Amino acid sequence: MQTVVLAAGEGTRMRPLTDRLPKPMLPVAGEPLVGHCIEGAIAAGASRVVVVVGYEAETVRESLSSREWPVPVEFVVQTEQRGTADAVRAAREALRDGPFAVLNGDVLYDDSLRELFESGPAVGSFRVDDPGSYGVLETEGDRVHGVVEKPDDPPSELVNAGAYVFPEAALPWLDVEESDRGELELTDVLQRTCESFDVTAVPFDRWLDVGRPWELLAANEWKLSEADGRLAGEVSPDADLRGHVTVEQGATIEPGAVIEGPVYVSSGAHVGPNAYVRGATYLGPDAKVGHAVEVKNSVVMADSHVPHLTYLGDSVLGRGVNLGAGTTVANLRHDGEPVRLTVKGNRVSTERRKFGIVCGDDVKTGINSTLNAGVTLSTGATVDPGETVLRDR
Ligand code: TTP
Repeated sequence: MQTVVLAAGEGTRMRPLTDRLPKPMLPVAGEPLVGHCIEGAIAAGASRVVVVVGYEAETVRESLSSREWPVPVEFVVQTEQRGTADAVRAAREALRDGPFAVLNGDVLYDDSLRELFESGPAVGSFRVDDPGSYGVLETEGDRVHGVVEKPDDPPSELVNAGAYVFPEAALPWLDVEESDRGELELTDVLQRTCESFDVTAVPFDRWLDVGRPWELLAANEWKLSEADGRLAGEVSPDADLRGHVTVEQGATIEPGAVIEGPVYVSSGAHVGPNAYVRGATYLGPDAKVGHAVEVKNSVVMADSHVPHLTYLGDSVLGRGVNLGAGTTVANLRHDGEPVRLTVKGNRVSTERRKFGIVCGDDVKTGINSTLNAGVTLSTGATVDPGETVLRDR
């Protein structure tokens, strides 16, 4: 099955993490987010993959083309991010005869993708309790009649999982009109396909749309336990590694470190002495977790340092962050309500009782600073020594 992977979006809901790094390149258990999508597609039977790049296109293309893939992986550029139908249209010339699959590149799929690829015109679906904020499928049995965006009265609990198999006949239908929200939408192409073909809803058992910072944590929680578990770095015999821990070659684990998996320690990263790293945590290349630091359920990207006497929980740090000695992160509200975070200017629930902070690249905190649950620090922000930060900056 020829497969188009959409990876041109700007990732505005993921800011500030995407200020300098395109969303498809955000790290998930040692590989870029979009890498998981491509691997999933290949495992499901993709014969070739056409990746649509756009925002920070070169970064995505360089990273993916430096890898050896078992099937051809090609790239096309969507010059302006006008919507998902427009993104597939950018790939139209590269497609050959026959049906084609389309996958949102910022989604984690399970093995059900294979069933989707084998099903002819089809759309992946995922059952949720509260479908009103998604595209919801109108179904009769496993047949799809259409899709409604964010309905007040959802016709089913099955949401559009962003994975499709279209017949070749759908290629001209990619020239859709702008939707009410001003985008060229692939769901309009799906709607048209449902009118002319029998389209099957293929249920996914596990599925994760990675659009907002806490979903990057969830993505790592999922994939960290599937990492290969190699201990290729320098691990002190006096370190205590428990559960599923992966240590890349070039990483160092010092004496007294306790690491409870699932944890991934990338090349050049340094843990300890006497550090406590708990699952699910990803430490990026050249990250540092030093003496008397506890890191729990967090993503610490490349070159970020948490060198002394710090608690960091349920948080996402971009690249080149430095947390000063004694920095403490709160990750729980006293009223037990889910922590809220700012996404595109609105405070929204993370639906997590525990969530800490989000730091853009190059954030620096002073010694003994305190950062409240749900705070976002923008790229390059600084915090004075001893400061308590209750609001985004
Ligand atoms: P979205 O999640 O709708 O958009 P986005 O990734 O840019 O994120 P945000 O809403 O936070 O700005 O996109 C769904 C998928 O489609 C995703 O994999 C990116 C891709 N896409 C394109 O390739 N081109 C586009 O023009 C758009 C809008 C999305």
